Amino acid sequence: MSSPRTQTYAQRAAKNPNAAARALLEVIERKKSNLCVSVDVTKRDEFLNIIDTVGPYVCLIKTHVDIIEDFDLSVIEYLKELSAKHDFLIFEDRKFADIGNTVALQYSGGVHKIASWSHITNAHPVPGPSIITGLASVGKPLGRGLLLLAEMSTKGSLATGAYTEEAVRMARAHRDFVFGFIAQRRMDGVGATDTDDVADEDFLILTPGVGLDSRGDAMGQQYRTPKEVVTESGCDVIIVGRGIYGKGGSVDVQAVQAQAERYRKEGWAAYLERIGQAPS
Ligand code: S5P
Repeated sequence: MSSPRTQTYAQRAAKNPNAAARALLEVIERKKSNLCVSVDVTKRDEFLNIIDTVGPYVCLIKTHVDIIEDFDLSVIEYLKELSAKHDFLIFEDRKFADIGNTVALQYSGGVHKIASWSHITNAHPVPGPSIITGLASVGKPLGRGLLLLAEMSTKGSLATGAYTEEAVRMARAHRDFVFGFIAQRRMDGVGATDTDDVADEDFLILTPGVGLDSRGDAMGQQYRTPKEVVTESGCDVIIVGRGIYGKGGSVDVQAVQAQAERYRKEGWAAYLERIGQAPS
């Protein structure tokens, strides 16, 4: 059987056991977009304005709701409306990293009530498998999905080698809730032993550190192009933040639209090249 690397998103959607993964693969195929925009701005109006502007071009919107200064739950109501209007999923990039009991509380409660609206969230594997059990106790009954951070895009990241392999093993043991990774390359079969059944393994790889005009920032971020990420490294979704809306501030709707379409096109062309199809 061919590997996920050379299959279409639709083929992979048809056999993925995780509801959140299936929903994501289906929206990618429907919109011909493997672009996730990361909306890292601090004012609610700007946050919602960017999302409304890039909505038609994305499969997924990634949020850091804890950086919004004038946050209240109406932000979430608008976000959900935009998700329905433009047909995208929501990924709160919370990077949970604590004991099971604490992350369950952080995920379900507090001001943000993340589990009630975010289809996807993520966690650092550093505490071990109990972080998955804790988050699954909240997220699984709601049909949510979890990504583990197996690698990071930053210079000098410690998430390499044995740590990355262990992250993949943790995911493999919890495939009902963990459907993929934040990583820089495909993870098929990574860290597997002879007794692991990895033949049908299809972890989605969502990859930040993507930029067409810059190779990094002054704080350790490193950028690669959609072609490097999707065609060469086999990743499935490109996550782009400042490459689309610059420094933030006032939103130049036409410029943001143009950048979103540019990244969508590049990401999709890189995918078609990977699966050996000519762009139509
Ligand atoms: O390794 C990582 C993991 C993540 S989730 N590197 C990252 O940059 N991210 C997130 O992706 C980061 O928190 C930010 O929200 C986004 C990248 O933003 P950009 O403006 O550099 O594209």
